[in-house]
Amino acid sequence: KLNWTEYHDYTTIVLFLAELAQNYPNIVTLITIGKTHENREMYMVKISNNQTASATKNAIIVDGGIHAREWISPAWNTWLIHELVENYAAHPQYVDNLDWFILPVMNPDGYVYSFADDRLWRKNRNPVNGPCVGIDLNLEPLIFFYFTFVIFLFALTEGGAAGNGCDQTYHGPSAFSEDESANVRDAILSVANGRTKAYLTYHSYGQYWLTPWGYTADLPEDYPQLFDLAQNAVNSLTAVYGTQYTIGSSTNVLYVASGGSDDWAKGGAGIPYSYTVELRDTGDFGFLLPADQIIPNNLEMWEAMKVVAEYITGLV
Ligand code: 0X9
Ligand code: ZN
Repeated sequence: KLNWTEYHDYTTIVLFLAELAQNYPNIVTLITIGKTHENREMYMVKISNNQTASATKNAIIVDGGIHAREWISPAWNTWLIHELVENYAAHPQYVDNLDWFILPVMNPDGYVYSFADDRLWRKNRNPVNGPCVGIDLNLEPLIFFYFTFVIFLFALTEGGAAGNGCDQTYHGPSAFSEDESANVRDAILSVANGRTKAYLTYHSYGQYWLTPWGYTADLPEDYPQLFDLAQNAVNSLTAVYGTQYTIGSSTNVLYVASGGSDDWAKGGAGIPYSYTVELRDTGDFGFLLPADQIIPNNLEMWEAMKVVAEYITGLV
């Protein structure tokens, strides 16, 4: 049994997921999507009600913990799993009408390292950079923009991501060079292919609700729809405690950073509603968000999540 009054290590999170799958076999399936560089198993939770099965159900993919030090992200992801499953009876529609695929800790090696050795570690733990360790899983391997033009690949390795292996944003040797990002790519392409309407990847900090693209200042064609849904979600979030989120495309409201999973989810995997959400706060504590903010963060984000879930449910 997990609580959200403190941050939990990877072992505790995995135990929680395994117990949930055992206790709720009708709606929870634990999927192993592959191993990390240090040989840890990566877990994706499928939440789905077979009793209400229909081939036309839409799906939503959520992930967290791409960056090791952003602890609020796995804390929110695990709470979301808990709320959908253990509070199913309070709002069955979210599970009955939608399939959820949630990967709460995308970068377990980095997460473990941030608990044991370096609280502010960001990358994975692949020692391919000579004296330095780690590749930024959001700025490199996810440069799977080979979808149209090879020229993109080169353009994309430029903005934001670093070419120096010692840098915290080192983009790595090539797109999908990392076990973790290759596993996520394969999982996203295999689960619910074609019916996945939303991809939400949770980071911290800054309180941003970001749309693609992160590699260019150009906006996606359907930006107005992406913005609208984000606006509705944020309105519901803000109504809880007054917390403000800034909405816009990554490049325009944050900075150019190529190789992001959100860009790939939309441009590469064809998932229309793709967002990066930067959770609390705006810098008072930054990555070291006190644990007493986990529950308020989760309660307000849940209101936003419900708006997205309801909208996604009705999409054809
Ligand atoms: O820079 C990042 O990877 C994300 N911010 S963070 O502070 N959590 O590191 C923002 C990613 C936004 N999306 C893209 N640039 N595609
Ligand atoms: Zn991040």
